[in-house]
Amino acid sequence: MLSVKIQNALNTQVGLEDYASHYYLSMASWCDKEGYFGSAKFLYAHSEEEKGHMMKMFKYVIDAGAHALVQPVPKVPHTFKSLLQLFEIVLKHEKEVTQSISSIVELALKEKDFATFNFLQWFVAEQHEEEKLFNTIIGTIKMAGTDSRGLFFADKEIEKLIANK
Ligand code: OFO
Repeated sequence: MLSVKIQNALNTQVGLEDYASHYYLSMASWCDKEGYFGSAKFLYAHSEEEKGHMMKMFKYVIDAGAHALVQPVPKVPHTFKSLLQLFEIVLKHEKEVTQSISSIVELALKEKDFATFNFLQWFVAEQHEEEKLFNTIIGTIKMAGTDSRGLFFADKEIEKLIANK
């Protein structure tokens, strides 16, 4: 049985994962419009992944006999200054998600809810991988520079990363 505090924290996290899925979908659409087709593919896949994270948490709440709540999703931005700025936003967002997961892990320990603590370890590892991945992407874009040839190269490299996900 989940405590009310844990239940609320997990339901809030459900909303964050859903928001991430919407945000990355919007980013994918911008990339498609700007001709960054590799990044668009990557972000469509990533948006689906975030939906998977949301459902994983949603199901956990249900399986624990609690009430999983669909959260309202705030409006997401539709335009971005550049490919670099877009992925910097992704990294910043993922760092916030990491903070949020860490605070639920802390709460689970405080409440001696070891099942939730154990469940959240998957998310802890996932956030570690995601931060690493987005740092790599940002590094690639910076190295490629701002001319169209460099950006074309970076976009192709980002597309290749879908296979490693
Ligand atoms: Fe971006 O990862 Fe979900 O949790």
